[in-house]
Amino acid sequence: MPASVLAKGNAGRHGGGSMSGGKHGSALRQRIEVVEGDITRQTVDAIVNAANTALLGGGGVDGAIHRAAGPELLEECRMLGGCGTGQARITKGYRLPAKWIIHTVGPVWRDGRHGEDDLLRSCYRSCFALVEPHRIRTIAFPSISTGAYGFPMERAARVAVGETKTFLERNTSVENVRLVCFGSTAFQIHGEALEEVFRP
Ligand code: AR6
Repeated sequence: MPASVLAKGNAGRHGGGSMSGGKHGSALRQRIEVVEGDITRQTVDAIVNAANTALLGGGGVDGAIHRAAGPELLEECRMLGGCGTGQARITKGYRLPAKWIIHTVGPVWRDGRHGEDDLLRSCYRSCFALVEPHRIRTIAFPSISTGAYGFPMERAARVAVGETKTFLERNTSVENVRLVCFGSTAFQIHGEALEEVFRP
């Protein structure tokens, strides 16, 4: 795995990375980054929150984002009136380094036969749909649904990388999509998914 694509640390490193294959594919891959760190510390235009349908905060990454952004975030979220599974809503980032927070609601894992993959794909697509209208050029995602909602991480990581690749194939304005992994196991799993999706 090229070290420049898989970076450890809160900030992550940009660019670099080489891959065999076409020039276009190589450039595209350099816009996807897997880092290990805390999403609340990412200096990007937007971070994504793995929220619930109420959008009123919770545990896991949702709790961490609300704590770091401050109480104004909850005030804005109260006005949104919730969010359906697979959809996304955007708020300001308040005290975060990120200007925007995109809140999405991942599926609760049951057995994989209840539309979980499609709903997770829909989360990534709904988030990406908000990128262009808000002129977002750098965006960081947590591993949606893989904590309290129990989605198997290997499978979720393939969805995350696959949807990111599909989006970047048609978008030219986004410079960096950062998949932020909480811990070394998550980092390794996402690195492997990146290799697999881009394998020539
Ligand atoms: N930075 C990056 N990733 C994190 C962080 C962090 N600070 N903290 C946790 N993770 P979860 P879900 C990882 O449970 O499964 C909430 O209560 C974590 O290790 O946060 O979508 C909501 O309100 C895991 O891999 O979200 C909902 O009720 C991933 O983020 C529910 O949990 C997602 O774990 C949503 O469950």
